[in-house]
Amino acid sequence: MNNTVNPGNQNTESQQADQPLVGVIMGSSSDWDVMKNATDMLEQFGVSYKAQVISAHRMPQDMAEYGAAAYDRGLRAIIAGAGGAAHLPGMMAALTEVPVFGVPVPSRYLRGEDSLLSIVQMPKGIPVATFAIGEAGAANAALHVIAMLAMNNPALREQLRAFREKQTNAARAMTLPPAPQN
Ligand code: RP5
Repeated sequence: MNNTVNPGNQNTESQQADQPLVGVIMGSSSDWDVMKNATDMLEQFGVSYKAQVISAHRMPQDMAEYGAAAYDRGLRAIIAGAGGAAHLPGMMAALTEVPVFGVPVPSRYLRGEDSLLSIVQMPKGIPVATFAIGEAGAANAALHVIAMLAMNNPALREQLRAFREKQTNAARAMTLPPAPQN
């Protein structure tokens, strides 16, 4: 899960294969099916990332170490997915100045509404940018990170523009079934 492709970012440090720009973390391997939508998008844009399981409640020490080292390791964004009482994104945001983008993972009993509220309702002072529950949220978190990185990277901005244009053209080409005859 360590992607080493780089988008030609101006930050030369982060062009090194062992220094991905984006950390993608999640509370459990059971989150992977959803979080893969974020890494797929980063891969599509050639943005380097490393994905791994860091559980806030099962690996609190690892989480603290990850946060403390994040900036110096070259991370410039962290996408954090979690489900249920989803404290990983907020805790990670408290441990580093690297911006955290939270993805609420659908939970078994409350369908991710618990995850959403746990992530979005951060008290004032430590923000977590929070996205939609599930696959769309994971993909959009990556797109948002890409947009942020693109502000200092014209080639990446051009890729983002082309991505949106393709999406617009696809929507324009959509057709609906013919209306039923009376
Ligand atoms: C959270 O607990 C994880 O983010 C996951 O969404 C949820 C359930 O984890 P598992 O019991 O499936 O490992 O920490």
